[in-house]
Amino acid sequence: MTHLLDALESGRRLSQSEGEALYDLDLFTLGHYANRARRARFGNQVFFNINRHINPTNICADVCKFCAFSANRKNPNPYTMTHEEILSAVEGSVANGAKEVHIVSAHHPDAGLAWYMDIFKKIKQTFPSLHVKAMTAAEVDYLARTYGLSYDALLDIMLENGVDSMPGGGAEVFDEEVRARICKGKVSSQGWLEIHQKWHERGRMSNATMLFGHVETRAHRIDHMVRLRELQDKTGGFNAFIPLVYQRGNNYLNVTEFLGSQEILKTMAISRLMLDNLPHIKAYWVTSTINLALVAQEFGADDLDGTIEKESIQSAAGAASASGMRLKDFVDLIHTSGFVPVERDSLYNEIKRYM
Ligand code: V47
Repeated sequence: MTHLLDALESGRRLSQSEGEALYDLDLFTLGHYANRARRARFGNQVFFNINRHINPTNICADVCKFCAFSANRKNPNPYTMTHEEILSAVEGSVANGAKEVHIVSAHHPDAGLAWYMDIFKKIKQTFPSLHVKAMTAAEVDYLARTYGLSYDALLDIMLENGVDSMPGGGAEVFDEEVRARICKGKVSSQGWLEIHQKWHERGRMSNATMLFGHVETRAHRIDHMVRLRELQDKTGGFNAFIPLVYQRGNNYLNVTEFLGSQEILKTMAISRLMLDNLPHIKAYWVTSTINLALVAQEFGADDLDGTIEKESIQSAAGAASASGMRLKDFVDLIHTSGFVPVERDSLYNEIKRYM
């Protein structure tokens, strides 16, 4: 233990076994070091953005057991939005100040590649300065396989159609055995990492998620972080790491033991300490609840995601996020938690500081 504390004190890079041992530290010791690293980079700022989430379809060919959103699983309301409906939603959000649209779809077997890509093209034609964050690596893999395209070809098509950055979804847990249990048949961990590497090599940024609190072990979480850290050493293309807390409702993953807040905070703190080369740790308020996401700002996180307006994936599984958060509530809560709210753009440039 003294050896581990010395390592933390020195700030040197931590190994897989040291990462696992971090969980044995008490929450406040861990929080102290994570908070120190967070404040060294970002001081008292908490980042957020004004964004809009759009999930254009829930019709899905894939089989993720944790998913309550897919209409092929437990969601009784299948839908596919028309491009006109999507544009009208975007128009409303832009009028409300949104600078980013985050578009994540299910893996629709019949919608066609053009249906996916035209969404981005039409949004960009109508709102050229709006940042389009779209297409998880799982969607890229699915469409590449379905239409017989290489990852390179598909990523180039995304660029041509106006995708600016990629969200971090589809990563789940990289361990192959866990993946086989929770999302067999979806993009492999190697495929996920390859797609992000290729995207970064095109000079574009992306995020990385980790879905935790289901059947994985602590060692699997650390392994996930180490694999991301290795890729980040090569490319530097990840903006944010987002530990997504598994939501238990309406799905086929029969998990009976759920995480407590201590374990969630420890995982946030450990993310900051393990991912020494990844700038932002996002406590995504949708899956951790807004109050715990604010506490997580003392435990290594520096970002909350955004106002979102409408959220369909995690709310289908029980999260209280269906209609997003009001900007004023967001800013007030950050203030009363003792931090300075900083509205950022999708690449973390400062837009406005709310004093
Ligand atoms: O990968 C599905 C997750 C992700 C559940 O990049 C669930 O800024 C919890 O990509 N409980 C998609 N999570 C969402 C995503 C995302 C979200 C927020 C920010 C960013 C970003 C990206 O949703 C999937 C999956 O891991 N998910 N079901 C569930 N029951």
